[in-house]
Amino acid sequence: MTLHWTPAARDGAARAGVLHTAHGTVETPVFMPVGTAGTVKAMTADAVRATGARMVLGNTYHLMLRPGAERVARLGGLHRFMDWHGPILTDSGGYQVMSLAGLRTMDEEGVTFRSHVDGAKHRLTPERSVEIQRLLGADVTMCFDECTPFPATEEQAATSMRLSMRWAARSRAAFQPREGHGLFGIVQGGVHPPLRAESVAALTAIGFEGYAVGGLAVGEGQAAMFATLDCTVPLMPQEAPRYLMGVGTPADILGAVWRGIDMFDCVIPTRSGRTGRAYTSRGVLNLRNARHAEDPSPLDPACGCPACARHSRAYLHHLIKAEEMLGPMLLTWHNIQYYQDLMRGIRDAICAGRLAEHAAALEAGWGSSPQ
Ligand code: PRF
Ligand code: ZN
Repeated sequence: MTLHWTPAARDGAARAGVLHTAHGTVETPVFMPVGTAGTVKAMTADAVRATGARMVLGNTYHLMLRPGAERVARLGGLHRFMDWHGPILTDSGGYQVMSLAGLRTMDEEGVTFRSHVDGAKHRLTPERSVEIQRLLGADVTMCFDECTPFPATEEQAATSMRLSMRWAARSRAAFQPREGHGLFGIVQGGVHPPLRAESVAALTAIGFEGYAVGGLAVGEGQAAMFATLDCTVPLMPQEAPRYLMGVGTPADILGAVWRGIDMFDCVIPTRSGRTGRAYTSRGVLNLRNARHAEDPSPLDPACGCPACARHSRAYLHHLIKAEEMLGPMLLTWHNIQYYQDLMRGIRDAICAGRLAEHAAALEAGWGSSPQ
């Protein structure tokens, strides 16, 4: 194997460990900020690193359309292009095609779709997706899959999952092993326990450097997501990293770590930063709200980010109301900082064998009000 994950501590089903990649090591559980189009929106790469983030996500779909994978490769790869010299995981494109592209047709071979940028026709197959991720220079490449929509009948979910498993075998065959680089399989199967079990068995028979759980956080709700993790994660290989794709809120992440997940990505901290929402140890704050207009106190006194260390809630409220660019920049920085501090606290608690106490304290803080 070419990409390693070494366990460091366990607390119940929760694990702390280290992922070793070509661009450095990453402590898990880890949250990867989303850098969809070659940028974590509103942040410089230095700022992302200053929050403690060590690994970011990039997207096959966006980068193949603009500026193009071959162009990024000619310019020295995605790490150099975006000035991010830590590990990069790239998503494979299937999920984004389904949520963003126009007019799609899917067959056994792959997906044909129209670009949401200029309407041009494009095609993605497992082989082309893996090639694009190699051209980008991904440390972690994701298999090309179909994220089964929710709701789906068990029959629809089975047909979709089995297609993803055939695509996983083709992704594996197309992937060229390199030291410090790995390919992750993606478990599908909707909220149906027998399908999840079948999917894990299919992927482990192929063999991957890591295993992702896909097809969740698509509208099923937190209880169904946790129930699906409860029947899926115990079947996944102990010795490989486990990644829950596109999740989530701080409470979602905490519950998933509790169930044995090691890696996360989500647009929540970046997207909500741009709409004036701040995640804090005392829950979510909307900085657009008039109650912050003359509040000289910091957003979160427990946070060391520039938004909290140097500015008042009143100033952040003003920036957001006036639609100044600095508003989204500061709130994105804060939210990424909050997520990184959250993960650091969770890792420390696992290593100290006190995750249950730590989780109770976090949940009490999120539930506390008023701010
Ligand atoms: N598959 C892929 N990317 C994803 C997902 C998936 O199922 C999800 C599910 N929420 C987010 N991103 N390839
Ligand atoms: Zn802050």
